[in-house]
Amino acid sequence: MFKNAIVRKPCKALINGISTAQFVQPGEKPVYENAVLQHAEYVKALEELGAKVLVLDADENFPDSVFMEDPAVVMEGCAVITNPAKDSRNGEKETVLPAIRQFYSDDQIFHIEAPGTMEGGDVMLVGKHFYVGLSDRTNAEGARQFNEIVTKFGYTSETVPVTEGLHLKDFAVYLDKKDLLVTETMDKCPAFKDFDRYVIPAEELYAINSLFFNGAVIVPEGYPKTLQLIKDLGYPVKVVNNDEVKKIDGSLTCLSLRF
Ligand code: CIR
Repeated sequence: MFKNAIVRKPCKALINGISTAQFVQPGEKPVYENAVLQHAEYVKALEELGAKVLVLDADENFPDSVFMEDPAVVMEGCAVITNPAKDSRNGEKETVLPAIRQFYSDDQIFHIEAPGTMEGGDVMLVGKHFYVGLSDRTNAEGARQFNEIVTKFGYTSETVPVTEGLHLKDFAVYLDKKDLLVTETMDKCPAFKDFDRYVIPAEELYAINSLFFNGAVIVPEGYPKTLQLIKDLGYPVKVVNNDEVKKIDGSLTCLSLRF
């Protein structure tokens, strides 16, 4: 069970967040006021599922700072501050520290150092094993350093190539039991061969990044096939509208650190 989550409110600079229009038409910009409302809905969903949510103030210096998942990877006994690959996001590794220090002591906090890069969206935990996506944002050196850190805390890790876009968890997401939502490409990934894999149709790509949290699954609004699949797998669901951050490549897991 997750007791805690950390989120950061969206900032007005959100409209300048990095976007490859991975899930929308090019040029669509988030509407700040709607993003604030949708973010509050997300926080409420986590709270209803039993989390104590620390809500950090918006940070106008970092347009993408609402994506709390990326500058840190947290687990029982250890927090890894990552080294975000994009210049406009790299400073988030400093701004996340005060919040992390509220939960972890100095000897539990580690850092990915250059030339290693990493972002939390590439890191997927299954039991005590991490799958680390090698992407434009997370490199082999970052993954190597991460492995060295987490093995000291009883975890293992392996790397997985990310060939379709931004982060690993946009293309493969673990729910519970052995259930993994995947793209057709990730379905063929040898690292995932022992999972019960469910290929999400291309038009519902965005819904792969649904969020298993304390027994239920938070699913983005507007993806009926994926919603039905998750229900059929026996999970209680909560549907939230995440349309604004979707315009800057953001999904549900991106919005929080959970531990
Ligand atoms: C970025 O490109 O960094 C942001 N616009 C989106 C980050 C999404 N984060 C995530 O998937 N963990």
